[in-house]
Amino acid sequence: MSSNSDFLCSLEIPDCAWFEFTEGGLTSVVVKTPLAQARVYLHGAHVAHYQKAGQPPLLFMSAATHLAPGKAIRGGIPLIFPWFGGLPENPQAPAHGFARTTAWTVESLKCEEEVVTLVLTLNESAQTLENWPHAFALRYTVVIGWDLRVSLEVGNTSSAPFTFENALHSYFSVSDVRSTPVVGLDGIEYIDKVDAATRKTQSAEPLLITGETDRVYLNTRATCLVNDPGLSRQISIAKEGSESTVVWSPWMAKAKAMADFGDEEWPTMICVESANAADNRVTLAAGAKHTLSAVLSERPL
Ligand code: TA6
Repeated sequence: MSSNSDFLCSLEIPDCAWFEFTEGGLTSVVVKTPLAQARVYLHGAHVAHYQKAGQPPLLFMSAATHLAPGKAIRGGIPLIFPWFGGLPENPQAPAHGFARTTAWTVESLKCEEEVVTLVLTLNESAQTLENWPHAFALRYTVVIGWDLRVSLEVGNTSSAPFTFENALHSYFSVSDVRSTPVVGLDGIEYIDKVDAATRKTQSAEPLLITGETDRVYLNTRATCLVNDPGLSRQISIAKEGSESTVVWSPWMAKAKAMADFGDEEWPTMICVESANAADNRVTLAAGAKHTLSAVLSERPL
């Protein structure tokens, strides 16, 4: 085992949290406690699975996802930084930035009163500087208990301000996206990415998905709820440090067009993402920090 693997193994907590190493694949932290189960890949600091005891999985993961270095994972909570969507100045740059396809470093792994806290870090490198010429320090904290709490701290370690976008691109598992309205966005302005980025305003009604949906809601700090009668549960996405909420359903055609997504998987997921995107991009002074966090939880409906 490499010294890194030795270090990781030294962090393991028997019967609570340990590391799985797959040859040529990815290293992940596996958590199993009386409260919940979870899996977090070091690749992209990617929370791939979270399941509260006695409940179905909270997060969706495509059966067709890639699980390989350098490849985005389709499901769970992709970490988006430092740009959302494409990079205007470089169309060849990876969609949604480099954080989700880069290996992160484990800083700590702890278990207190059956709640597991994992901290991962990422700093600039020759690869990141290619497309984004800034020094930064990311610190991602994942807390696995009766709910799932994630927090992304962005530190500007350069000598000048920089501007970034970020998102917790959460894929939620639902019974049928056609009957799981999203509550909390009424009256909010949004960019409709399936209608030439036209700016519109959400009606007073909950958002019910009736086709491909790709909306960036702006200037909203509201908690969103996904009501899922099929699974008799309400999912809550409570956020801090986020001014945008993105809602995405690929629907049929986009599902068929994605190689890492099953053609028939689209009804079983919805993305409700806590973000800072478009008008809400963040400009951070040299030496300053910004934190984007979310508490993802569920209760009976
Ligand atoms: O968050 C919605 C979105 O920006 C959509 O436009 C769609 O591209 C989705 O993200 C998935 O992006 P990805 O790069 O993971 O395929």
